[in-house]
Amino acid sequence: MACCGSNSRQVTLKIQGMTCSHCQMTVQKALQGLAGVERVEVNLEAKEAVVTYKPDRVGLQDLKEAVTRAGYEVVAP
Ligand SMILES: [Cu+2]
Repeated sequence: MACCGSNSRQVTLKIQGMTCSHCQMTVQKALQGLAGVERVEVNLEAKEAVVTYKPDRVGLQDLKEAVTRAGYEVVAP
């Protein structure tokens, strides 16, 4: 698994609606299922997901859509 290459980008998504570890897992899986996503760390307390991805393979909009499809709302960025 490639990690932290020079062409990777990291973004912190602020997510609304996560209330328990199951929500956390759902968001984690939704993001990890996208091609081009290398690493996902969902923090339930902080209500955020730190995503490392390849911007040439997947865009910020795709990340946000995946979270939305899973039933949660991205409030930032
Ligand atoms: Cu939950």
